[in-house]
Amino acid sequence: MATIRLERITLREIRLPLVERFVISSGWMDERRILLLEIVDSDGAIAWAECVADAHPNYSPETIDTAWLAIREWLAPRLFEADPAGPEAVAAVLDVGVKGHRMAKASLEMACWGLAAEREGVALAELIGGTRERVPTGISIGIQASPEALADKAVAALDQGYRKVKLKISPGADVEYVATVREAIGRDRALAVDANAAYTLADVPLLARLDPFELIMIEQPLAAGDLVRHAKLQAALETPICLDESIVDLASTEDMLDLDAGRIVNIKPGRVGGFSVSRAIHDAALAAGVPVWCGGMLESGIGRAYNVALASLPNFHLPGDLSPSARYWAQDIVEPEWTMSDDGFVDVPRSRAGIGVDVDVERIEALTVRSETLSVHPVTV
Ligand code: OSB
Ligand code: MG
Repeated sequence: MATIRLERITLREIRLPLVERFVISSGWMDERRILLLEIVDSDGAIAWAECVADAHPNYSPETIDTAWLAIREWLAPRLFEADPAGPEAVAAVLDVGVKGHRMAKASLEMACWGLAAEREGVALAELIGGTRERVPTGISIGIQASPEALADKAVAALDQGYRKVKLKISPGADVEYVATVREAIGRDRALAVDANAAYTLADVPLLARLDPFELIMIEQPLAAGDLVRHAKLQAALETPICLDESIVDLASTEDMLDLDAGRIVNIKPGRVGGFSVSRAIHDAALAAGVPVWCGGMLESGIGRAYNVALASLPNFHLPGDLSPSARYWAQDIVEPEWTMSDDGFVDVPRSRAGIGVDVDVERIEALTVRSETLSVHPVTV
């Protein structure tokens, strides 16, 4: 692969209102503050990428502001300096002397994959070894005011074609909600729940009451660092545990597998530092016979392009949180927007170079609330 020589990195913050409020156990969101990256190399080739960090540190310690700082102060300078041999060499460059900040690292690392695809004239999915033509899609539904309101949303989603429904749960909005939804959709539809770390081991009896509803998984019931406690919980449950927040790198995945702390992995490339680590996690899980699927972070159409490409890898068997653009936004910032077929699949762009969608730069300019351009040759005034 060709050496990556970056000339410029432009950071932009845009604000996109969600079509409906999204509520999880630790917070809610009406609008997404999104950090976009545009990278330009010494030949003028361009790639866009997105950082998944949110405005508040309620899902992860990172935020869009810490990511901005990390990119400007530590990560961009390393990348300008290093001229990595190819996108697969970028993660190691960004890790030298910088702990954590994985969402910030991921945005740069994935941008380099997007750039390499553009430069080599291949689709991103193809460049990373993706084999699927289309990927099965699920919906993640936020906490609703009543079990009935949630059941209505779940039924509507399945009517639209979604192949999996994931319900956000929280203490006080769990067993009764799940029971009502299961009753409404019937036994043979794939149903999952996601607690976003809202429970403790004191809740084992409560969580065991979810077993009769035959959930395909319970995602992240306990805190991110609680691998040993997740293993204790898994031993007490029939329902497979899926880890999201706990999976931050290959080591945490290996620990999960060794401890039987979970039986399914949610891979979000934007959470684990990018595609190289995502592929390593994918391969480790495959070797252990553990299924993985691609999670989402309410990405715009740019971040979605990377998730869809990753989800085209062979061990992504379960439907991902890869809803079409219209589930999130009145208007996306890419063209064409992401759509879903009547049977719940999103097509993997394979016939054009790069991320597979055009970025609506004019619209992004109009939505930008701040921007900063970092350069290999900083201009001093
Ligand atoms: O836990 O998977 C999660 C959104 C924001 C933060 C955390 C999560 C989510 C989702 C949304 O579940 C999935 C999507 O992008 O559709
Ligand atoms: Mg989750």
